[in-house]
Amino acid sequence: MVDVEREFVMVKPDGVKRRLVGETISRLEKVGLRIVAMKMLRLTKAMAEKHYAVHKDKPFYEGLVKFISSGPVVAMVVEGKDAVTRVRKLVGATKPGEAEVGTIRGDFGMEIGRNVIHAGDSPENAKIEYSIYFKESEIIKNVLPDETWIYE
Ligand code: IDP
Ligand code: MG
Repeated sequence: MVDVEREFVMVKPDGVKRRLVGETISRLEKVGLRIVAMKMLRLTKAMAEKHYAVHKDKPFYEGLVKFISSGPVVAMVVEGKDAVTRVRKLVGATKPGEAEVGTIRGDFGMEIGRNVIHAGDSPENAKIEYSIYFKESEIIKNVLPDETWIYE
């Protein structure tokens, strides 16, 4: 089987509110990434603090935690070859004004704090992040080489 990588993606509350869930999923799927876990949920403060733990010393941390837990989000694990690099390219730069047109943030982001989507920045961090939301048993496995699914 080819070397697959897992990436963690979250449609943030602004993306859900603006009905951009389908658009986001569609863009991920169209490049051949597979969704292997997905749920809609509202983050507790504790989850939000864990999610953004790497930013805890930043001045915008409190606002970040408050916003990400302000409404429902859609959390996903996506899988594929070079998934982290591919997703980050589709997502675009952090500041929507600097994100290329054609990227999710370049097309839909309104400002840095309302940039529609979160994605892990490395396979290691993606795992730390998706582990907040998914048990290993909730992630679909056993994709055959021809990509036929086996649901157990
Ligand atoms: P990323 O989402 O592109 O990986 P990070 O630097 O990890 O960007 O920052 C996490 C999130 O924090 C960003 O998506 C953005 O919403 C927010 N953020 C980053 N820098 C700032 C800032 O300077 N002011 C306000 N919010 C920020
Ligand atoms: Mg980041």
